[in-house]
Amino acid sequence: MNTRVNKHIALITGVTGQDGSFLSEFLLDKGYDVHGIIRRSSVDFRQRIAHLEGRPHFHLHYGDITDSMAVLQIVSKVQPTEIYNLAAQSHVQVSFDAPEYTANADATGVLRILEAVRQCGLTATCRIYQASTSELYGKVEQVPQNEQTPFHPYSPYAVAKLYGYWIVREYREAYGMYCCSGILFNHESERRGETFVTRKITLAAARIAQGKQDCLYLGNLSSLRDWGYARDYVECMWLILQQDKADDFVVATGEQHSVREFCQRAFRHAGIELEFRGEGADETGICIGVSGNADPRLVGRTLVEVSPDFYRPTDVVNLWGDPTKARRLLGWNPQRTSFDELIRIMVDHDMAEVAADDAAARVRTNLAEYLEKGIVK
Ligand code: NAP
Ligand code: F7E
Repeated sequence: MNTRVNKHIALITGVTGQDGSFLSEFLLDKGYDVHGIIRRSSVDFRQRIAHLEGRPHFHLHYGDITDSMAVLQIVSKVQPTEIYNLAAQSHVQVSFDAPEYTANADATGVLRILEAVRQCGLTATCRIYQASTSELYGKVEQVPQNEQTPFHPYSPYAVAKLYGYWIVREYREAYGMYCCSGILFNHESERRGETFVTRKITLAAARIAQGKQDCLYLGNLSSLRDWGYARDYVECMWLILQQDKADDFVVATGEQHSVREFCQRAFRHAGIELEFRGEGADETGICIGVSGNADPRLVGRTLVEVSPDFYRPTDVVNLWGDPTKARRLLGWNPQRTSFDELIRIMVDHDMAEVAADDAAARVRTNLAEYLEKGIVK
């Protein structure tokens, strides 16, 4: 029997990631003590949480989800009341290149968290959220997908996450632990990793509009996704852990769009009208008009091309979530941020970031010049 305690101590694995950073902000605003696990790295990788460091209720611990001893030690020290297991090798295409590591982090990593909670004697007081995924539906057997839809994982990433999903259910049933999976469909943001398709597109649209990139190379343009805003989705992670009974939920918007459509709308927001011509690997996106500050010389140029480098050995092409259960039982609003608003947020951010990079480069150039002239010492 899991009982609620008055303390609110959250432990977040994957705190440096897109979701970890938004969730940290959300929980700090709710008055939680937030502890995050970070990996040691020789370069600075904490930009998403840099603004939180130094806040009195925000604490970081070095560890790795593939290291049982580190996980056990941190859980024992923090004594969390809620754990959000977000750490994962989260890139589907990369999982084909690093399947064993992906299994270690994304499958066995989940087991390490569950066991740490059990071995620290926290099963009655600690609730666990597992970052599960729509990739479990993979080679889909039903659209839209809900909590009853059969799974058919279609990548090493999805197979590893399927183990995570089932081990959570097993610990719930075997030991009565309060552990849940949020089956989240794709969620994006201005903090999304730059190699995921949406961010790759919004950054390229900004760079092309500002004359800093010639062409964007993409893989399967016809792939369909249910894309939401990450900031909205972390609220749902928290709601999942506030219920009387542990359960699993699909988290999605209930709307579906293609990669091609995302691309067209993102470029339009950056002032570039694209028309797609051709099919398969020969399809191209051509500029047929510009607005705002976009360069009129772009008109007539091919700005998007298909590169088979971005094809996957098996690709998931038809994801579309049914968030009815989350809306009904959690009172969560799947449509808070619309598809157009999501694109606007991402493109506006990247337009500013690309322009600021330019400003930063100018400052560096000026600095070099000033140093040369002896203006600054
Ligand atoms: P993300 O930006 O790629 O962040 C992944 C996080 O996991 C990073 O903080 C990363 O740390 C950490 N990590 C990776 N390997 C680790 C290891 N061995 N030990 C400790 N930490 C490790 O991913 P996200 O988009 O925020 O997604 C969060 C979780 O939700 C992931 O589990 C993902 O699989 C799942 N998910 C995401 C989506 C989505 O659309 N975003 C949808 C469904 C499920 P570093 O910064 O050190 O690399
Ligand atoms: O690909 C196609 C690609 O890499 C989306 C992760 O957060 O969401 C994410 O996984 C689609 C695929 O995300 C490019 O083939 C076309 O069909 O942005 P993505 P994903 O694979 O859906 C799920 C829910 C997770 O759980 C994962 O952690 O877009 N696509 N051209 C491309 N994809 C990429 N990355 N790059 C391209 O150039």
